[in-house]
Amino acid sequence: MKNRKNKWISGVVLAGIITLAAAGCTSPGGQNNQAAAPEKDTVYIAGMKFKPAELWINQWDTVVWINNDIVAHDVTQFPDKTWSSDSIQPGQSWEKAFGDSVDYFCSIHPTMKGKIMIRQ
Ligand SMILES: [Cu+2]
Repeated sequence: MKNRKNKWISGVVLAGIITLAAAGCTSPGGQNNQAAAPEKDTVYIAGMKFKPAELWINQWDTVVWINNDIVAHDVTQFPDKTWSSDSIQPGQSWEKAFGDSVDYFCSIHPTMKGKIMIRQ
């Protein structure tokens, strides 16, 4: 009786392994090596802070800033201001895609700082 039960269990385990192996083989060739399709990543602005202040993204992902604060803010490249959003009103959002890591700040409230970093 005990033997029979063990045999049944090993049969189930074996079937599971075969299923997993088959599933692994059905993924289309080559696709695992390609970069992930661009995604949207969100930074919330609240309480005079960018949250998260440091965000890791895949290259060319779009970052969306959503202003959940009660005052307007902006998103400006730091320190040279090479690009800037217009002022983002409460409840509004702004987005930009990034190919390189960048530091930014809010030019209205220069103590508000953030970073976008590209995953390698
Ligand atoms: Cu601000």
